[in-house]
Amino acid sequence: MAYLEKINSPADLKKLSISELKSYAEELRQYIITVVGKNGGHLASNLGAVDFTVALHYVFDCPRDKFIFDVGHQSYAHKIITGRMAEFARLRQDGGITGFENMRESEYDAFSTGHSSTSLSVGLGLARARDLAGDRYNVVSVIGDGALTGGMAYEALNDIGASGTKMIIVLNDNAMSISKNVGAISSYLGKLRLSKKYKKLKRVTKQGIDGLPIIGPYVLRATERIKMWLKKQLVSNKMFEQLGIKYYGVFDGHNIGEMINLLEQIKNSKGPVIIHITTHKGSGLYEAEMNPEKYHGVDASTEQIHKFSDVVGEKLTELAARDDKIVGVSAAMMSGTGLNAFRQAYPDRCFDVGIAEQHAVAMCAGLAAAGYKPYFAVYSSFLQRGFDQILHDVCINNLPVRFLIDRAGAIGADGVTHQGLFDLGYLSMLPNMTVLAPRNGEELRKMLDWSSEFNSPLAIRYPKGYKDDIVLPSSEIVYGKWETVARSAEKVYVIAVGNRMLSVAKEVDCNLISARFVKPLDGEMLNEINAEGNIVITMEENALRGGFGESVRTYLCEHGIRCDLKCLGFDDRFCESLSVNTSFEQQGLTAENLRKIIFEHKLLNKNS
Ligand SMILES: Cc1ncc(C[n+]2csc(CCOP(=O)(O)OP(=O)(O)O)c2C)c(N)n1
Repeated sequence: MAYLEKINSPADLKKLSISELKSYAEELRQYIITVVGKNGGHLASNLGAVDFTVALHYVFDCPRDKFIFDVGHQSYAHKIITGRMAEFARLRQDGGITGFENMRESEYDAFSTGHSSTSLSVGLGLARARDLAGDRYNVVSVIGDGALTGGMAYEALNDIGASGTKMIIVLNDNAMSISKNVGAISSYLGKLRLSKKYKKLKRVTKQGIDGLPIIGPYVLRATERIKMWLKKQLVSNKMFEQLGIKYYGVFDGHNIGEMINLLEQIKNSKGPVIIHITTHKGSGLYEAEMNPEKYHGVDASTEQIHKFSDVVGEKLTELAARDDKIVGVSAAMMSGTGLNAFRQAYPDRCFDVGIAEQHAVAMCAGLAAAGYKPYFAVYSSFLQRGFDQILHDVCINNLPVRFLIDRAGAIGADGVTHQGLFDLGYLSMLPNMTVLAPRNGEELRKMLDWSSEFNSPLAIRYPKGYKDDIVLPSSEIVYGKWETVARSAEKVYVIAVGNRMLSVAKEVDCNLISARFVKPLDGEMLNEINAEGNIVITMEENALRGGFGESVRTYLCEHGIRCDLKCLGFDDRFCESLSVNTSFEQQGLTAENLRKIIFEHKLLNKNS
C-alpha cells in the first residue's frame, strides 16, 4: 500500500496527483473490503462512495468546510482520510470506530447521522449559522437517491430553495436504496440519467450513421422510432431549478478528475446547488456490484440465530392465503424485515413505500379505515419517525394497524442511533394500543395468527433473532395474559420481556414469567404475587423510563400489592455500546446480577 499509511489528513491527500488519487482510492477500497470482511458493516454503499469522497476532500477544506453524509453509512472513506486509518481496523467494535458519521468521534464529522434523510435539514442549519456568524465555510450535504425518498428531505429542499442560502448538495445516485430504489422521484432521477445517455447516444449514433455511404438515411429513419421513445424519456432538469436550486448533472461519481473539476467550479457559486452524480454500489468488488442488496450490509458474525423476520415472511404469506384483506408494508426494509418472501407470493398486496416511515404509518391507517389488515414491518428505531402518525392517525381512530417491530432492544454494532430501546415506552403510553413480545419463533407464529382477527392497533416487538428456544411450547394467546415458563419454590418472580431476557433469567432459580403482553399487563397474575417477602424483578430490553417495569411499578403501587420490586432495563443514558452482550452487562441484565439481587433480598428479609 503506497499511500494508505501516508495519508493521515485531507492535507496529505491534496499533495497527490490525479493518478495518485486514483491509486489511493483503490487502496481505500481494498482496506474497506478487508475490515468489513472481518468486522461487518456497510460494504456496497461505501465502495460506491470512495471516489467522490476523495474528490470532495481534495477540493474542500474539512473540518472547516462541513460534510454531512446522509445516513452516514457511506462515510468509511471519509473516516480513513481524516486521520482514522489505524482505528478503522476496529470498526463497529466497542471502543473502536462507529459505523456512521459521528461528531463525538472526530472534529471532521460535522454531524452525527444514522437515520435517513436528515442531511439537507442539518446542512441548511449549519449554513444559516455560518451566515448569521458572518463566516464563509462551505456546507456539503451528501445524500443518496434512497435517502431522497424520505419526506424530511423535501421539507428541507422546500426551505433551501426559498432561502437562497449557499450550500452544496451532492446527490449520490446509484438507483439503489438497500433494495432497488422505488417511487416516482426515483423514476425521475432515472430519466435524468437517461437524458444524459440520450444526448451522448444521439451524438455517437449520428456520427456513425453519417459515415455510412447510401444506407445512412434509411437507417436514420429506422432509428427514428427509437429516438422518439428516448426523447419521451428526456426530461428537463427543471424540478430542482424550479425550486431555486441550481442543478448540475449528470456526472460520473467515479471519475475523480471530472469530479474535482466540477467541484472546483461550483465551490464559489452563490446560493444552493445540487450536483447529481451516478455511482455503482459495490464498485470495485465484483460480488458486491452484482448483488448490491446482499452486500449493502455485511454481518461478520458466525453465530447461528433463528431470525424472527423469517417467521414473519413465512407466516404472513400463510395468513394472506386465507385472508385477502392482509397486506404487507415496508419502508425500504423489505429484506431485513422478511417481507421479500411475502412479496414474492403476493406482489399486489405488498407495498415498499421508500424510506418514508411517517407516510407508511398514515397509509396503513388509510388501508385499515377501508377494511384492510395492514402489517407494517419496520425496525424499532426507524418507527420513531412515525410516532405522531401512530398517535394521530392510528390510535385516536382505533384502527387495526399491525406493527411488526424488528430490531427491538439492544442492537449491537450499528450503535446508538439504531438502538431499539424506546418502542415499549412510546407505544405503551398510547391509548388503544396493545403491545406484545414473543419469546420465540413459535410464539410469534401464534401471535400473528391471533393478530389477524384483532381489531385495534397492535404492535409485536422482537430483536433480530435468538439463539435458544425457551423450552416450554407456548400456550394459546389470550388477550392480556402472561405465561409462566418456569416454577420455583423460591419467592422470586422474574417477569421478563422477550426471548433474550427470558434466556438470561432461566439460568436462575425463580418463577419465570414471560410478559408476552407488555400492554395490557396481566393484573391477575400480579395480584397473585401479593405477599410479604416476595420479590418481583422485571427485565426488559428497553429504556426503564416509560418502559415495562415502570408500568408494573405503577400497577403494584395502585393495587397495594406487597412485594419488593426491582426493575432491570436501560438507564437514562443513550446506549453507545456496539455489542449486545456488553450493553447487557453494563445494564445488569445478566444472570449474575439477578443472583446478586436475589441474594441481597433474602439477606434483608432474613434480618427483618
Ligand atoms: C429513517 C431510516 N429508515 C431506514 C433506514 C435504513 N437504511 C439505511 S441505508 C438505507 C438505504 C439508503 O439508500 P441511499 O441513500 O441511496 O444510499 P446507498 O446505500 O444506496 O448508497 C436504508 C433504507 C435508515 N437508516 N433510516
